[in-house]
Amino acid sequence: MQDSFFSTIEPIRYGGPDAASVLAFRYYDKDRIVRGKRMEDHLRMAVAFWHSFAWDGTDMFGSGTFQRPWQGAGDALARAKLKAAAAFDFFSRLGAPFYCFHDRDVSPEGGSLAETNKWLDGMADVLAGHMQRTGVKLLWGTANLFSHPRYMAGAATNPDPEVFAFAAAQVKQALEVTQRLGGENYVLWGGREGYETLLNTDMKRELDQLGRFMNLVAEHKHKIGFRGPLLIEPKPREPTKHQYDYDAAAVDAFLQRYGLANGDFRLNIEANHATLAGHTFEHEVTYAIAAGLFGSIDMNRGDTLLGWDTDQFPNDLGELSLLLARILQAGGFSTGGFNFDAKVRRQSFDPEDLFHAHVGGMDILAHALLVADRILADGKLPALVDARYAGWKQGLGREILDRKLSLAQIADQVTSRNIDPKPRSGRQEMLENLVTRYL
Ligand code: XLS
Ligand code: NI
Ligand code: NI
Repeated sequence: MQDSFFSTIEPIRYGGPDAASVLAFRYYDKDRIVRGKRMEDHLRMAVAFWHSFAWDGTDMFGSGTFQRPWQGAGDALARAKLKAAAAFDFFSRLGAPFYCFHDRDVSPEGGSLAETNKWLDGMADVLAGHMQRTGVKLLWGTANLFSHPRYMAGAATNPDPEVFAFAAAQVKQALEVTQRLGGENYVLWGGREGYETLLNTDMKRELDQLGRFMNLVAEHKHKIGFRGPLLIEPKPREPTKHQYDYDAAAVDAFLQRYGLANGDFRLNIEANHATLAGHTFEHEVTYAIAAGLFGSIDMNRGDTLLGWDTDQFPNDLGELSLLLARILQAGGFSTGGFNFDAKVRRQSFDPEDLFHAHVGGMDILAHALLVADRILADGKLPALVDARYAGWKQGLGREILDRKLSLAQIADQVTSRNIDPKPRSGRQEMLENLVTRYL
């Protein structure tokens, strides 16, 4: 019965750029070698359990619109099992190598934490069975510390230490389940770790609490020998007015302040969160790489006219090609990947729409990978950037960076050598023209 949810959809295949079917990959050819590596291994794409299998299309103004047959009858655990079967049927028909989940997406909340944990343990066995049968792997797991009313004033940053304790217990269990399922990373997104008004908020105390929480999670990671990194996912706001993990730079500073900048933590950058923070997606990824914190990506996009996290599937080839070029230049993903933290629109209510969304998302990333390969193979763009900074590689520039000169000695050189720098064009328009030639 569960296999029938998607029985009208044949497994998605690569059909080439001129494929007739609307449900075929035009660019994603998983075994194709690009720069010495299979496409599948470059992109490491994952389906997000929550948007595609747990959410029913409810928004602030209206109730659920989606046809999600697996959310039908039976008790909560029976429904969780049906949902898992449907999800894995979808993953394998789509050909996605990974998935991601929150504890509460895959297993319901029980009457006590002990019961909740027992159910999650049981559901982890169910997931393990599906993973073994289909070969689909876990990119990351996480705990939902934002939906239940107990977390309305935050989890780690809650004024009540008992809520902190409850969140700690939940993360302990979610991290252990992620490890058991071979998850390659563990994500921490602090949806309610922020404030709604400063009138009732002790910011210093809340930041210290969050620092303590992250230290505890890192200790437990070492204690159980979880090998993957912990990924903090920055977001500036929504649902809170202000979120402490505002953007990549804020998290970088937080990690340093609380003694966490030791390799345990990296970043999970989300496209729509970057734009909410007033940055471009490319900016956030570039910062993460520069800070040595690049971990994984939540792939989606916002809408220029709607000011919230609309989580739409990606479709901008130009933006993604430059992004892929940056990621390739930095050596690519290690444990991370592209997780489609994206949802179909409320009007895209039937299960087939889930395929259109993911096929398009996977294909645009594959297409962008090919363009990125052309950008790097041609080499003009990186060469121009390199040439722009050439002065820092020898002579004066080198000596400044190598700490050979004091401020006074630098000033002396300017007068004694009669230094008089001449402006050089930034060539922005030329570079923009160059980029369009690769598309
Ligand atoms: C919400 C976040 C969330 C995290 C996982 O905006 O993107 O989905 O990725 O908790
Ligand atoms: Ni996300
Ligand atoms: Ni988001």
